[in-house]
Amino acid sequence: MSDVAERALHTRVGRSVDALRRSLIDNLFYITGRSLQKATPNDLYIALAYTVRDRMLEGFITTAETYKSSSARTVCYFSAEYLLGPHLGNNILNLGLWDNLTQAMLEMGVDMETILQEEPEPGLGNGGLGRLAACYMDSLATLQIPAIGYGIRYEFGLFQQVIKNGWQEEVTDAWLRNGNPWELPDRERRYPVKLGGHTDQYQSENGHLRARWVPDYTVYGVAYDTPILGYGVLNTNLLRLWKSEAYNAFNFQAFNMGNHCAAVEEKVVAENLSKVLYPNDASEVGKELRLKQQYFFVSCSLQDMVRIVQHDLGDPALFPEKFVAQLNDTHPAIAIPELMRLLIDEHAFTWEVAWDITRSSFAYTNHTLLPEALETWSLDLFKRILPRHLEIIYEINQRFLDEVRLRFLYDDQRISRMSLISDETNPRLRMAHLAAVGSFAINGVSAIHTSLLKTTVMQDFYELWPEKFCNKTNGVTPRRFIALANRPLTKLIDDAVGGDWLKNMALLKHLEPLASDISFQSRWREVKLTAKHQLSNHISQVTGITVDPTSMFDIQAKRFHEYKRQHLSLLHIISLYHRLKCNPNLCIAPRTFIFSGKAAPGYGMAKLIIKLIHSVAETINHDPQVNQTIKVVFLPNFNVKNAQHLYPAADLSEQISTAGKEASGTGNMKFSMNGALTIGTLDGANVEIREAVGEENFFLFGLTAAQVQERLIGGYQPRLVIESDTELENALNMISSGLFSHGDRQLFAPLVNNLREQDPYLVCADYRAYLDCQDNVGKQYLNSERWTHMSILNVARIGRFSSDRAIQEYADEIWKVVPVFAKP
Ligand code: 26W
Repeated sequence: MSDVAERALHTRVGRSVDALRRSLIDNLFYITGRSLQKATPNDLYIALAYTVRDRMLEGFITTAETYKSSSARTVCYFSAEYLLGPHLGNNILNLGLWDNLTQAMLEMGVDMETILQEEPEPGLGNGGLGRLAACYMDSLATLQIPAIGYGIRYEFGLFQQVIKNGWQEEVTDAWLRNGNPWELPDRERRYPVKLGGHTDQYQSENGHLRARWVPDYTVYGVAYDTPILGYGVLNTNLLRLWKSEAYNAFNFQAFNMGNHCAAVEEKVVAENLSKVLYPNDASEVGKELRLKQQYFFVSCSLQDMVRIVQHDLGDPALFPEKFVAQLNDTHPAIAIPELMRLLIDEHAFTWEVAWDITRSSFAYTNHTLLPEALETWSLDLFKRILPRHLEIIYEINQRFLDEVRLRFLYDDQRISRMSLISDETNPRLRMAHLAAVGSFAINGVSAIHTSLLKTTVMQDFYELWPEKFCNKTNGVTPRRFIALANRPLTKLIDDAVGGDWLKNMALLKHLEPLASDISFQSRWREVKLTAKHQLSNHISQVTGITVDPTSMFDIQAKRFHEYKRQHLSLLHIISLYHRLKCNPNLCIAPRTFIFSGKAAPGYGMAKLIIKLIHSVAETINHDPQVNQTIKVVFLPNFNVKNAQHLYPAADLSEQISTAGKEASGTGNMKFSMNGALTIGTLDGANVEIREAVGEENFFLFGLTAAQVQERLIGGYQPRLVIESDTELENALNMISSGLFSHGDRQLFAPLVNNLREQDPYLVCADYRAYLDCQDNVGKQYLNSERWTHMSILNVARIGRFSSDRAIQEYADEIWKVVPVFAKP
């Protein structure tokens, strides 16, 4: 038998149906210890996962060797969050094994799609920022760019959301309970991380004064490696997540003295560092453990990188030649003083040389302008945990402010605005300033966001270093969010434009001529209807609510936050309800309103909005006068897996944040890629999506960011708006009357009063424009030919929003990195 033929049959790497089936049986037997007859769905998942993993390792090892022997620069993505979603389906897709594996499993009497649902997803992120990191890892591998993703292996990811009596409750996400076949622990890759204590000075052998950090205690970081496959290439990059461990897992002295708790205390304290992901999205928490988490993963990662530079190039000074590190928001910004510390204290570099290296190595992405989300740390706390870093930061600040003084000739106000440390009674360390000073590039995540960054929170920095600033509009991976989430659409596009578009989304433009083709339109509608049927089944299984798949699916799926204005959509629904009650013969396009998303556990108002959705849903869905026309659904536990059910089924995508507040949004891209039309404000990437798909194919409404500012400065009074709009007044009254809360008038008072009195996100100001726009949406939907035309054009013109485009821009304009091709 030839080598090739033998390989094809090989139980561990063969790709034929026959080899795959043997592999599945083999893994089932030797890994789970079960026969096919006795196997549970989870056993089958494990067998399938190992069968796939076996076929990933050759690429993983070959890639590492190829990168090592090339002199190319490696991108290190520093992110406290990676919202990866299930690996199995994605890896099968990227390996090109879908059809053969489906067949192999079929021959064993197993439905592969059912088994895919068994995987608990690694939800190691809150929302947009964490999911973006996952999309970027996918694109880096697909574009064959040497890259390592560094982060934290949280034992518990983002909480699971359950709904009890309409209220959100949080359940621990024990995603590792059944083991994790996708990670390869590297027990020898462990680094010490110091915490607490004090510093002192000593004289080195050659007479230099040096600083020494005497910590309170030391924990260890152990590497857990997950291979990240590129799509249709051999290149397989590395996601390296750190787990914290104690040096001494058990203290025999304490045990012998009968103190059983003290015997394991060190272990408990150390392991707490990587125990759980903080569930706060866009609000600063200032918790000690969070600071420790950030420092922990950054320190392990930098020690790892310095080791690699030393090993491969012999000199840590060559760090920026070997690596460039992207800071995913300020969460990893302690990397800047940490690299300084490693270079100065542990490798004896001078300040000047160390600063040169550091400043050439980091680039910073800002993901939010919301003041409450900008990280600051109390100096007291910071000093207690990281005393040496504070000294380094003081020195960075002093030298930086000297530069500002020289440039702006003693403009004291500017100096105090720009300082890394605020001059309050309880001074705080401003992490965005630290990130800006220590990086050679600073970017926002959409055109409007970057321009606001330059004119608001980072204006002083922009005036000092305009050349450092650039925009990198976000993108999302079409592999997961089209190919994996929407197989029928993928097939239809394949048939229309050929199979290369998943790697080159510009090719989607060949769909344009088909937008008016009647028979293509009808296939397009069929694909959408199929997805809506599937979602309807899912909804009825999960919530017990029956929905009509032929109604318009109007979906808002994202974290709950007042600036995202889920309650604006609610006011629309309540107004429609009112209209239908007043006029039972009113003829409107039937709609199903679907909400999904989590609220931060401590964010009371967001949780109250979730409760109101459930209350409104209960009333409307049980009212026979209206429930043939409108329905309201809340799909619990929005995560990557559930998201993949939602995007394909959407007719209308709600992107209705207050203009100027949403940095980019990425759900907007995922919906549009699946043929949903967008109703949205001129905010974040909506602006560019609208430009790309054409303004006639996008439902725009609302105040612009500039108008929002004007209204707020001009003393915005929502009361006046409400008084002049009876329909809005009615909607608010319906809530406060207790109509949706069994007569309880207090329940939603905080929400309604806030809208009447403050309305900081201008819900009332945008209400009329939103309702009028929605009326137009409803009318357009009735013309299904025209709607389908718009839907096809959305997909045809959305190519720009692939994360491949975004990563290519980062690679060319910030990182200056080139691909390195791994070959068999
Ligand atoms: C300190 C607490 C905290 C936690 C998370 C503050 C801020 C964050 C993130 C910056 C919030 C976030 O995820 N931002 C989102 O990033 C996405 C990717 O760039 C954007 O698409 C979203 O618009 C932005 O809200």
